[in-house]
Amino acid sequence: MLAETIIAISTPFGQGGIGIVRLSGPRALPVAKKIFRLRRKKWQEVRPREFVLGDICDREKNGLIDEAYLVYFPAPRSYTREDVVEISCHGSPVVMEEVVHLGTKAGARVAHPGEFTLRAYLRGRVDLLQAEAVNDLIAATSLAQAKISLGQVRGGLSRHIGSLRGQIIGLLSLVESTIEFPDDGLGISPQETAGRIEELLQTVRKLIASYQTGRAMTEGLELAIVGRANVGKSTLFNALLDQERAIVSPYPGTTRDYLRERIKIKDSIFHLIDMAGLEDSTDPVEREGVKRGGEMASKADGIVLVLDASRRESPADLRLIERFKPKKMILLFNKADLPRQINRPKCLALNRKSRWLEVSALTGKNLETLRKAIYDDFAPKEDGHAEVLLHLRQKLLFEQIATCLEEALNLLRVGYSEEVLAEEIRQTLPLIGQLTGEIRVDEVIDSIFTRFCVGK
Ligand SMILES: Nc1nc2c(ncn2[C@@H]2O[C@H](COP(=O)(O)OP(=O)(O)O)[C@@H](O)[C@H]2O)c(=O)[nH]1
Ligand SMILES: [Mg+2]
Repeated sequence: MLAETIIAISTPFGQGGIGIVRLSGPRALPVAKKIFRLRRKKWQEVRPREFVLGDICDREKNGLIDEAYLVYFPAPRSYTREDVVEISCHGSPVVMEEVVHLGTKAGARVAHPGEFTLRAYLRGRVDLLQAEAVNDLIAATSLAQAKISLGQVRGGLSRHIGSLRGQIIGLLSLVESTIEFPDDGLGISPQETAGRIEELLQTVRKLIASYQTGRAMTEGLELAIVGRANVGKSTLFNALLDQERAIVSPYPGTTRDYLRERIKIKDSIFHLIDMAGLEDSTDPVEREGVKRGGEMASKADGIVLVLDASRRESPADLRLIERFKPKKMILLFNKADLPRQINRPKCLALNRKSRWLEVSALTGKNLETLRKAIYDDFAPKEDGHAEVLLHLRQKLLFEQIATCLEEALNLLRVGYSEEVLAEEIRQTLPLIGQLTGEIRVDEVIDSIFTRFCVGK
C-alpha cells in the first residue's frame, strides 16, 4: 500500500481563495512533473520546501487549467516521511478536482480519509496518540481544546506515557533482580514496591479522571433546566438560545417531553435541555415526560434549577432543591420582574454551596450574568500543563492499566511471590503499546483514520 502514490484535495470542500492538492509517495515528484509546468525554473533547480510558480496543464489536450505554486518536500522531511508535493491553486472545486484527475491519470491514486496521517504513523513519524491529536486539532471546537491537541500532536501525551513506561520497566527490573539475586541486596523491598505502584496508579488515575474534562471539551456538557411546571423553564431556554424553540404557555404541562439545543458561551459548548415540569402529574403522557426528565436530569453534567420567585415556594420546589443538591447546580429565582413572594432564605438554606441568581427570563434581566455563571461553574478548564485524554479508547486502556496495577498491589499485600507480581506488572506494557500504536490493532487503526477527512 505504501508503494502507491496518493493524491487528494487538502483544503475544505467548496470555493476558497486558495485550494491545496497534496501528493505523497515514491512517485509524487514524477506525477507532479507531468501535470505542472514550471515558469522560470528547471526541475533540477527546484529546492526543497520552496514555493515555485508554474502552470497546471493537461498535456494530452494541451489545455491550461490554472496557474499555481508548487512546493516539494523530499523524504524524509515531510508530513508523511515520504516525498510530498503540495500544489496551491485557485480555490475552485472544479479546478482542484481536475488537478486530482490529472494526477490520477499520471499515476497517483485518490487518497482515503486520513491516509496522509496514516502514512506518517506507519512510517514512524508520529505515534497513534499524535495521529489522533491531529484530527482533534482539526475538529477542535474551542481554543482550549485546540491547545491541548496541539500539545499532543507535538508529543506531550506520548512523552508522559513514555515516562510512565520507563518507570514501570524500572520497577520490573528491580523486582526481577530480587528474584534472581535474592541475597545481593540489588532488589527492592515489598514496601518500596508498593510505594512505587501507588505512585504509578496516581499518574494513571489522574489521566483517567482527565477524560471528563476531555469529553466536555469535545462533546460539550449537558445542562438540564429543571423546576416545577410554569416557573419559566421554556422561556429561559428560548432566551438562552436567542430563538423560539420551546412552546411557552401560561398553562402548566405544556412541555411534555424534552428539547435539546446547543449553545456556545465563549469558547465552550453546552447542550441545554428543556423538559417537563418535575413534579407529580395525573396525566399519563405528562407522567412519562416527568419520569424521563428526572432520569435525564440526574445524568446531566449540571443543573439549572428554576424557581418562580413571584409565588410562595411549594413543597415540590423544596424537594427539587434537595434532590439535586449532590449535583453541580445554579439556582434561579425567576420572574424577578414581578413582586417577590418566595421565601428566598428558606430555599437557600437547603443548598448553601450552589450559586444563585435573580433573573427574569421574560425581560432578560441578569441573563448575561447567568451565561457568565454557567461558563464559570461548568465549562471545562484546562490547566495548561496537565495531559487531558480526549478519547474513550485511551481512557479504557488506562483503566485496564489501573486494574493491573491494583491487582499487583493486592498480590503484594497477600504475599504472593515476586514472579507472580512481576507477571502482573508486565501486563501493563502491551496496553501501553496499544495506546501509542506500537502494537497495531487493525480495527482500531481503521476506526481512527476513517474519522479523518480526505486530504489529511
Ligand atoms: N413575569 C414573568 N413571567 C414569566 C417569566 N418567565 C416565564 N414567564 C411566564 O410564565 C409562564 C410559564 O412559562 P414557561 O416558560 O412555559 O414555563 P415552564 O412550564 O417552566 O416551561 C408563561 O406565561 C411565561 O410567559 C418571567 O421572568 N417573568
Ligand atoms: Mg415548558
